[in-house]
Amino acid sequence: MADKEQLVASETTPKIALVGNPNVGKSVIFGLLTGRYVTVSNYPGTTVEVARGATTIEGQPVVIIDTPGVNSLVPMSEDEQVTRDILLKEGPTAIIQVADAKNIRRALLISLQLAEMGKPFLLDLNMEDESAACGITIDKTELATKLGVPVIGTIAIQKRGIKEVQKKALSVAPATFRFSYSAEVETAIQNIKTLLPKSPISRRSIALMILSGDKSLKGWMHEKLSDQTIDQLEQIRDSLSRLYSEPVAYVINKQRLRVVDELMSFCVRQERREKEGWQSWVGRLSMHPVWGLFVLAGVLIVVYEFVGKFGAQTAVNFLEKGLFGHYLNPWAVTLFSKIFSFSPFLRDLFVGEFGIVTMALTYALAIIFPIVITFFIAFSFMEDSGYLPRLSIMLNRLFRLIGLNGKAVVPMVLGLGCDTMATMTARIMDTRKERVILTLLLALGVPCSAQLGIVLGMLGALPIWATFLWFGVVGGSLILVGFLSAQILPGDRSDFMMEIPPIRRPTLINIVTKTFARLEWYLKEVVPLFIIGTLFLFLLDKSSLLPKIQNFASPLVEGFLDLPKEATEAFLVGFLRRDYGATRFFDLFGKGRLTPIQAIVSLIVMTLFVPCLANVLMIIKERGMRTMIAIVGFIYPFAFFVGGIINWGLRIL
Ligand SMILES: Nc1nc2c(ncn2[C@@H]2O[C@H](COP(=O)(O)OP(=O)(O)OP(=O)(O)O)[C@@H](O)[C@H]2O)c(=O)[nH]1
Ligand SMILES: [Mg+2]
Repeated sequence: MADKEQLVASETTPKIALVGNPNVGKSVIFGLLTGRYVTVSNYPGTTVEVARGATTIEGQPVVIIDTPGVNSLVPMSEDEQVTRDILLKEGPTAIIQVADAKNIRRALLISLQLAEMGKPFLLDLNMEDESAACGITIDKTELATKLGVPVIGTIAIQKRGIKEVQKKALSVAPATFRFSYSAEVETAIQNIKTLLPKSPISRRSIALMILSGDKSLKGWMHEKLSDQTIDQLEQIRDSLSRLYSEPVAYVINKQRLRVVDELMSFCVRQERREKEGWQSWVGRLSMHPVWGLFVLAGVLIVVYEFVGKFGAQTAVNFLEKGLFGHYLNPWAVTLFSKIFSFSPFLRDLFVGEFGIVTMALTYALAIIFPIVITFFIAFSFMEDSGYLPRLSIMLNRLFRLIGLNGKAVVPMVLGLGCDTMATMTARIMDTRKERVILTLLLALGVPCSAQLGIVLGMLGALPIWATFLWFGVVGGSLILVGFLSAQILPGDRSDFMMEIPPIRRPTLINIVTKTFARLEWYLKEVVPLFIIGTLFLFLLDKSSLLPKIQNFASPLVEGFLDLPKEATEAFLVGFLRRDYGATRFFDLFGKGRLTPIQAIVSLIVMTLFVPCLANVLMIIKERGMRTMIAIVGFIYPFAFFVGGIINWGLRIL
C-alpha cells in the first residue's frame, strides 16, 4: 500500500518519530503532519510496520516516522521491537510521544523510559475530548515542569493542537526528570554501563533493557560487544536476579510505576465519573458471554446482507450480467474481432474463453470489485467502532484451545480482508509458536474478502445445509489443525491482555479514505495477477496442454472430487490466487455446470487452499522459507483430502 512510497530525503534530514502506546492516535497525527494516509483503526496493533512521510516544519524539511504502538520499550512482541529498534539504531532527532490522556498512567511509564534514554521528546496528550468526558483533568504546566519537556494537549480527530505540536517538535530537549531505582539495581546499572559502547540512546537505558532480560537485544549485542563482555553482562544480571523472588523486569517495572504514581498525584485529577453513555452499554453487551453471541450473530447477519446479498448478488448481477454481459463484453467482442480479423489467436487473447477482457477483467471488475468494496466498507465500520477487541475477549477461550489467545482474533478477522496483510500482523503475537500457528491458520482456512464474497454469493443460491456444511468444515478444520499444532509445535503460549478502547462512532472520512486506500491496493495487486493467470490459461489452452493437464488431474479432480474437468483450471489459477479459483467456480456454477454437491465440494477445497502467491511470499519474509514449505506442503494435500471426504460422505447420504 502507500507504505511503499518512495521518500525523497537525505541522510541528514532531521527525523521525528511518533512513539506511544497502542491505539492512541499516532497514525492519525502522522496523517495530519505529513498528509499521507496510513491505516487508522480503533484497536491496538493497527500499525505493525514503520511508515515514513516528508514534511516541512518552519521551512525545514523533516521526515516523520510512524511506529507500532508499544506498552514498554522493552519489547515483548515483534512489532514492539520495531519501535525500540528505531530508537536504538536509527536515533531520531526528536520524539513526539503520543499519549491517550485518559490512560495517562501507562503513557508516563513510557515517558520515564524516554527520559532515561536521554532522547529529546515532547509529550502529546491526545484524546483530550475523551479524557474530559471521563472527568480527568491533567495539569499540563505542572507535568511539563516536573518532566522537563513540553506537554501539549491535542484532539487529533478534530485537528486540535496539532499546529503547536508541530511548532515545538524540532526544538525539544532531553527530559530533565531524574529518578533512581533501589540501590541494588543502581549498582548493577553502573556496572553494566562501563561495558557498553556509545549509542543513540543512553547507556543507562540499555543497561536497564539488559537487566530486564530483553532477548530482542541479542542481535545488537553480538554486533557491538565481544562474547566475553556479553558473558560479563549476563553475570551481572544473574547476580541481581538472585536477590529477588520476582523477575528483574517486574521489579524494575514496579519501581517505575511507583514513580509514575507519584507524578500523577501532583498532576492528575479524576472527578466523579459522568453518567455512562450508550457506548459503554453497547460495549459491555458485546463482551457478555451470552448476549455477546447475539451481538456477534447480529453483526454477521448485517455483514451477510450487505456483502453476501447486496455486494455478491445484486451488485454482481448488475455488473456481470448487465453491464459486462450485455454491453461491454459484446462490444468488446465485436471490436476486437474487427481489429484482429486477420488473427483468431489475437482475438481470443482478448475476448476468447480465456480472454483478458472476457475473463480477467470481467472477473476482477464485475465480480470481485463490487464484493470487495462492500466488504471493505463493512469491515472499516467494524474496525473503527471498537468491536474487534471485544470480540477478542469473547473468543479468547476458543482461541486458547487452538494454541493462541484472544490477541489472535484481530489478525484472523483482518485475514478476512486480506490474508497477506494479516500474516504480517502475526507480529503482534508474543511467542514464535503463536506466530506460526496464526500464520498457518490464516493460510489454511481464512478466506479473504474477495473469496468470502464469492462463497457467500454461491451459498446464497444453494440449500441452507450447504452454508452450515461449509462453515462447519472450514471452522472444524481450523480448530482441529490449530489444536493439533498447539500440541505438536514446541514453544509457549503467552498470556492475554488487551486494552479495550471505547466504542466510537466511526467517522465517514476515515471509512472512505481507508476503503479507497484498500481498493487502490486491490486494483494494483489483483488485476495484474488476474491478467497473468488468464494469459497462463490461454496459453495452456492454445498449446493444447490444458486437456493434457485435465487428463492428468482427472483421477483427483473428476475421480476423487467428482468435479467437472473445467475445475482443473480453477485449481490451477487457485495457486496464483484462491479468489481467482473461486471466481472460476462461481462462473461455472452460474452457467449451471456444477451440481449442488459439486459446488459445495469445490468451495470447501478452494477455501482450504493457500490464499495466493503474495501470501506465500509474505510467509517467507515473515517466518522463513522452512516454515513456508511446511505450511504449503501440509495445506494442499489437506485441502484435497477434506474435499474428497466431503464428496464421498455427501454421495453416500
Ligand atoms: N475521540 C478521539 N479519538 C481519537 C483521537 N485520536 C485518534 N482517535 C481514534 O483512535 C483510534 C486509534 O487511532 P490510530 O491513529 O490508529 O492509533 P495508533 O496510535 O496509530 O494505533 P496503533 O497503530 O495500533 O498503535 C482511531 O479510531 C482514531 O479515530 C482523539 O483525539 N479523540
Ligand atoms: Mg498506528
